[in-house]
Amino acid sequence: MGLGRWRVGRGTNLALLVVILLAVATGALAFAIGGGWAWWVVAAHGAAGLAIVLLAPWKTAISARGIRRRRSGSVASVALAMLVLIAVTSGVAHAVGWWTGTLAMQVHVGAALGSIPLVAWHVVARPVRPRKTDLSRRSLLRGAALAGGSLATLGGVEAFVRVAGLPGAERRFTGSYERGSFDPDRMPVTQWLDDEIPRVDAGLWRLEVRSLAATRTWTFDELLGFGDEIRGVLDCTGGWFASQEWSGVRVDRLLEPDPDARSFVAVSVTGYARRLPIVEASRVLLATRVGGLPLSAGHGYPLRLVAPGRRGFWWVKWVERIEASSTPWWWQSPFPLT
Ligand SMILES: Nc1nc2c(c(=O)[nH]1)N[C@H]1C(S)=C(S)[C@@H](COP(=O)(O)O)O[C@H]1N2
Ligand SMILES: [Mo]
Repeated sequence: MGLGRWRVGRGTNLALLVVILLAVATGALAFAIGGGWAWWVVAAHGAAGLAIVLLAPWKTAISARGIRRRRSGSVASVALAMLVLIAVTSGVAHAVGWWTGTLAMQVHVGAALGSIPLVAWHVVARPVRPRKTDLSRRSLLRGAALAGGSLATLGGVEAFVRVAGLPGAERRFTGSYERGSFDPDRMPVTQWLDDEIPRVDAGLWRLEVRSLAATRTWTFDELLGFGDEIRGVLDCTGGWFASQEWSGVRVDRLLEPDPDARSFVAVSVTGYARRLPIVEASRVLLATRVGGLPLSAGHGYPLRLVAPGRRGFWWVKWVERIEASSTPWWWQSPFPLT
């Protein structure tokens, strides 16, 4: 009897570790990519989160035994359980639409990030050594049952959201909710972390464009002379999106072509910066206007990047420099650090 229980315990713990790592990885990936594969990644993220819920009853039984034995580290274990609980409930609440808004996503991501060091500690302090039987037919079947059960639960939740007419039915494939489309004043003003809205005097401001061979500067009035237009969806990882008519100048009109250029970086007056592949210079806009009017200070006045298909954190605001370089675009932190 003891042996049977022990095996179930091993299986549950290993499965839980796998699905937690999967949830974190798919969550990060969903933030990193904006289009294309994002739908699949977001679905996998939902299934991984629900797998945690499905494993919870077994894990609760295991934990109850552990708590009775009063081992050291119980406080950290309870903290880990709380963080996972917060991450999962806030994730589900956001997905169905009971709790939307940037704070919900901050709590969700904050709890998930906070759990990572505790997961690492837990793996070290309560090691489960891999055994041959972990790859037995029985455990593979159990893993397949968990995967199938999670996808079925995901389908069930999505069906419930639609039948019950919950706000979650309206969300985009990234999981974001519509806020202020074609009405920039209603669109939220968001910063990635700790940037503050600068007051820029467009008369003194200049855009510096550094091509590989030459540098030139542009005044605001000169840039207003361009009329490139893009309808683009700004999709913030804070969980909202908005479609707007942006106008300004495509980056490839300002950068001198050079076969050695592999990327360009857009730098804000605040120091915030993102590097994009040079091939996107023809798709990315430096916008001076949204909805036909100049940008507000919060939305990036006088000039901001518009990068359709990329999540909001790529849409650098208050741009003062564009610089081509031979550095590959991925040579940067995957997410901004400021
Ligand atoms: N300079 C700078 N640009 C930035 C950010 C920032 O913190 N600093 N945040 C980004 C993020 S996370 C988003 S979602 C969009 C939000 O644009 P909005 O405030 O115009 O809605 O700006 C992006 N551009
Ligand atoms: Mo964002």
